[in-house]
Amino acid sequence: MASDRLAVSLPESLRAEQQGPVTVLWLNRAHKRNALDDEMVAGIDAFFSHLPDSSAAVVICGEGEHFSAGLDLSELQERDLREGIAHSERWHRAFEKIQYGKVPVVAVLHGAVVGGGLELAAAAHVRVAERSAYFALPEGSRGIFVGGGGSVRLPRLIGAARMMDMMLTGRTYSAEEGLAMGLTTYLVEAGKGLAKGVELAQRIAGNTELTNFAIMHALPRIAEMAPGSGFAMEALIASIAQADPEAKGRLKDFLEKRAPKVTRS
Ligand code: 1HE
Repeated sequence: MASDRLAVSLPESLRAEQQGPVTVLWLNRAHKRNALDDEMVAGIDAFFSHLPDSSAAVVICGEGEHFSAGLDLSELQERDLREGIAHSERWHRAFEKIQYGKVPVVAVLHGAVVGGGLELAAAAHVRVAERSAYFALPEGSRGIFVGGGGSVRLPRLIGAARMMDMMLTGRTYSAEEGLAMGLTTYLVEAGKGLAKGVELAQRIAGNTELTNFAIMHALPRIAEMAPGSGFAMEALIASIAQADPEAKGRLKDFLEKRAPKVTRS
């Protein structure tokens, strides 16, 4: 049944808010610097599994001074080997629902974006950083390893060499450096991140559903394919997208001078 409301209740450490077609998900545990505990990770999984039908894009952001301090380290002491694997797999499942979910996700980053917080950001499709943002992977110095998909996603964003450096030496990158290396694609002044994130999400929400699906689900997979398979897959997806009546209408609008031109942003 179609629903325009979030069909699950979230833990207090998460808060969702609808802004037109955009759903904003807040990490709402500022007193612990939005450290991600089991309940939050389960909540993220549930949120992305039960998005309202009215939601066409999501913005994820953090309350307080920091986006996220990563894994809640207080939970780590209790786990044995098997529980450790299951824990990591729960993060994988939750973040997979972000990356390969129903709608595109914009992450708005500020303050500490570290460890699992950076892994969470890496699962989003667009990243906006405020100038206060900084990026680190303190796992190396804590005697642990990334477990939220970081070793899969981050090398694809910044290269394995940079990730190794971050983990081995504790190197921290600034918001400006994050932009330069492609970790984020927008840099805004303090306090402007959410507005920028929502603006981008609204633009994304204005695309056809099929195009957004192709960009989220086909593009990253084509990018991983051998070129021959990639070209074939691209031709198929392009043809499917063009056949969408919504796409045909949009092309007609352009040809009949009703659609906006491409302008410098
Ligand atoms: C936490 C956590 C946490 C803060 N787990 N409780 N992540 C890290 O190694 C980063 C650890 N955190 C920090 O370095 C700092 O907290 C921050 C730079 C993020 C923020 O500093 P600050 O001065 O604003 O806050 P604070 O005073 O350090 O922390 C406030 C409270 O949050 C304090 O608790 P309180 O009860 O004493 O008030 C902290 O203990 C608590 N807190 N960060 C638990 N991470 C899937 S694998 C992923 C692996 C990882 O993510 S490893 C990286 C872990």
